[in-house]
Amino acid sequence: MLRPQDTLTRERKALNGLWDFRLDAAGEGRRESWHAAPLATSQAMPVPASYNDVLVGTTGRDHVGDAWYQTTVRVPRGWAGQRVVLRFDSATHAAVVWAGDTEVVRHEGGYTPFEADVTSLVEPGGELRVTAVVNNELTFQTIPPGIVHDTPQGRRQQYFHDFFNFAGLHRSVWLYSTPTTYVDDVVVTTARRGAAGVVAYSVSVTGDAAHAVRVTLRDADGVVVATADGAQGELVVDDAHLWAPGDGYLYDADVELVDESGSTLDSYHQSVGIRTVEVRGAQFLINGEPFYFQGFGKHEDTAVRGKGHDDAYLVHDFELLDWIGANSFRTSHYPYAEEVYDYADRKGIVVIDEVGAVGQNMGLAGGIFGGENYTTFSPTTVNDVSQDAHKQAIRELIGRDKNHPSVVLWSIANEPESDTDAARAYFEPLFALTRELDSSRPVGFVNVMLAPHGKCQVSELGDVLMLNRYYGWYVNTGDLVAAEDAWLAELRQWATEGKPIIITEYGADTVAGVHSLTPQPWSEEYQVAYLEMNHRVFDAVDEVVGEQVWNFADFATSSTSVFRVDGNKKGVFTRDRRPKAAAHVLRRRWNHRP
Ligand code: BDP
Repeated sequence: MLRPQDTLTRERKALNGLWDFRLDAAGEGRRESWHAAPLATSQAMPVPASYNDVLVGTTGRDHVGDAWYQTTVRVPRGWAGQRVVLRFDSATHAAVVWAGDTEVVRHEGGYTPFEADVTSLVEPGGELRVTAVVNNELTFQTIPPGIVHDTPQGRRQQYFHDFFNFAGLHRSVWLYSTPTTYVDDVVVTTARRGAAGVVAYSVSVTGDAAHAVRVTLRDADGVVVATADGAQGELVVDDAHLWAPGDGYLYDADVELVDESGSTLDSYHQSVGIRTVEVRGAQFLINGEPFYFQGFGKHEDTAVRGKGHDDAYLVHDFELLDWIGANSFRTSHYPYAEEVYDYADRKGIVVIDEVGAVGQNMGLAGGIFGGENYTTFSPTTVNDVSQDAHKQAIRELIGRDKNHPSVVLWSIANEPESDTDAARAYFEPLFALTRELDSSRPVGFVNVMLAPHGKCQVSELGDVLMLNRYYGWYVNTGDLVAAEDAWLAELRQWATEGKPIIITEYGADTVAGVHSLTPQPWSEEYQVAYLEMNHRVFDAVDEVVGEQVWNFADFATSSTSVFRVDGNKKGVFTRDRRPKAAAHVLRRRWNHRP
């Protein structure tokens, strides 16, 4: 799905700011059609933001069910005769949207965009009331999964992932215009032919007007370097400036629909980074060169705004990545805001792009999170309906992010159960679907410690191995000597697979300011010693092609377990982005790797 743009033929209007807001735990709003009138509330809610920590008290923080958002927008007078679209960059986790009194779109999945054509419902120059009811309930059939319990004290949401279930309108909402015959989608893939860069493109168009497709590719200085005609074609750039890690060089493809007289019906700009990605043996190659991932698993998580996108944190976090010498991150554990990928493209930061499938593992859920034991894959837990939702999440992720040069690898799940026949049967079609949708990038999933080498039945389906391991933290706690031996032994087994291994998580909870001369768990010294131990292990195994520390920054988690104190503290930076001692250690290592 294309992002809204301002071009010669298109305009957009952000509906960000304060919306009217009302929590609706009892689910009255749908029965009483709250969308049909101004919301009976005096509560304001910023968009984008999670509502949970904006409000004070448990009513907002622990809310389970519907939350209503409403605003009014004036449709620009100049949009007469244009197609008008209402787009939500995300609504976590599910939403129904009305334009005036008319329901226009429903969407499930909290981290990908959706939109509705509202042309027939608006008057250019007139006002439009926009209402969205956003629901945060997770079940075994949603991605990610959860269970809503009815208790004497009210409804309670249980979930199996280690980050707070923030909800609301986390990203921008847009009203935008396009011509009635318009560019509906653009797909670009890139290759190299000698020194030339080859951009293969495909444009889909909707609408009745007779048109031709013309694509003009300009370099970063605005100089035309290639042109092509037709809905599909190739743009060849002599002596191409490649997109590469640390060098986010972008070309701009102006995709135009032109009528018989040669005037422009529609124009859409697609930025293009020319680069190749390939797995060869145990190497991960970008532009034919071995690439070593160094960076983090991140979260969209800040104080007050929760998972609300914030451009200040976007730029600041990338400044910190640059300062510390990171070249990559994983969008653990869901697709991030599109602004993040655009910026990664510009900055030459490499992204492992993850679907929102986290927590499909009742072994971990029972063991670590406690409580009743469930079977992960069964007709009443993660089942065919869940798999359909997972497939849809993959489709929407790739549909949204396929053109980003920064995205070099799809991750289709984090730490699912993967040591059973049921897991294998569940994941095989998902790997097949991902490859069918995008044959230009490798695909993998993130393996959990409970499914070590020899037991995991899913890893062989991937092009790379992604491992999360906590030797010295969850196992061999406090004993880094034993941890080092055990970790190296396991890693050597994985290396026999002959595939590139990316360590997608390793980390130790650390309370900033806690110190101990003899490194003890939770102290800054222990985090340093823990990382140094891990680095010795990685450096001893050639097949390791990446290290991403868990986590970039401390982040909020559910408060229903005793093993988190004010959230997960494995950050190398605190939640407000101050460095722990480990940050300086990583900075030295990452700035000096060959
Ligand atoms: C892994 C998960 C991650 C957790 C981390 C931890 O992938 O989401 O936050 O462990 O326990 O199991 O810190």
